[in-house]
Amino acid sequence: MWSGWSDTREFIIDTQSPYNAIATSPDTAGSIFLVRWSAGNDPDPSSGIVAYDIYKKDSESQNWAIWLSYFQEGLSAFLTSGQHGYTYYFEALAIDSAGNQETRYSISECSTYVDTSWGNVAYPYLPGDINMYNGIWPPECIGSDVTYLVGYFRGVSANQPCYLDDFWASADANGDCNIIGSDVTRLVNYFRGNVSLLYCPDYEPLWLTPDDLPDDAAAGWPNCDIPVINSKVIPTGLDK
Ligand SMILES: [Ca+2]
Ligand SMILES: [Ca+2]
Ligand SMILES: [Ca+2]
Ligand SMILES: [Ca+2]
Repeated sequence: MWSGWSDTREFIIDTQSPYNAIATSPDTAGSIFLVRWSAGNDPDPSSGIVAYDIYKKDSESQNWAIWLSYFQEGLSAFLTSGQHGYTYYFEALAIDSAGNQETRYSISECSTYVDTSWGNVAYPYLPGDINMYNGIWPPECIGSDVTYLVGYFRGVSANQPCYLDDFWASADANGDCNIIGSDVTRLVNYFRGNVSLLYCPDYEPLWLTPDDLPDDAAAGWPNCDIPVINSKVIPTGLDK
């Protein structure tokens, strides 16, 4: 009796390397920015791409070094240590479950120039904290933020959002610079522990986690249109 393909496939040995995982990042950013990469391809017979090595170099050292090793948590990560005047280069390498790694060329697939001077600003908001400051400090990203976000799509005012040039940055749970229904999905998954919250690179948050919050609310909060230069200049009322 012929047993079908599934038994046979278990004995296929994957000797071919994956290819075409390609990194992308903003041309210019502040000290924190998001690096993304594409999933890549693994030719048949494929054992499946399971992880990525991301290499990085900066304009100072010009030496490639591993930044993320065997990274399995998605197709993006924040670089949080950007220094002014440096350009950061990235190369993404896919790894299949047989251990084959994409060929490393040591050629940058993208680069980001870090400019922390005036004009490259961070804004006081917490990603995912949809209702933002509502009289209680510190604000939190908790389950009720889903309610606020759903309410927003129903046309109900969601308390006091962080409002930047008509863009509601705190509600952009997946960091694609749009506020659409899928942000609700992303936020729900966040509370289930499945994903992390992202942010629009154009509106870099000053606070990424509740631990980063200052002790007291700003006098002008929640008027988030106060630009903050890379955490160095703090709005009145926050300098404690
Ligand atoms: Ca393979
Ligand atoms: Ca690559
Ligand atoms: Ca909240
Ligand atoms: Ca979004």
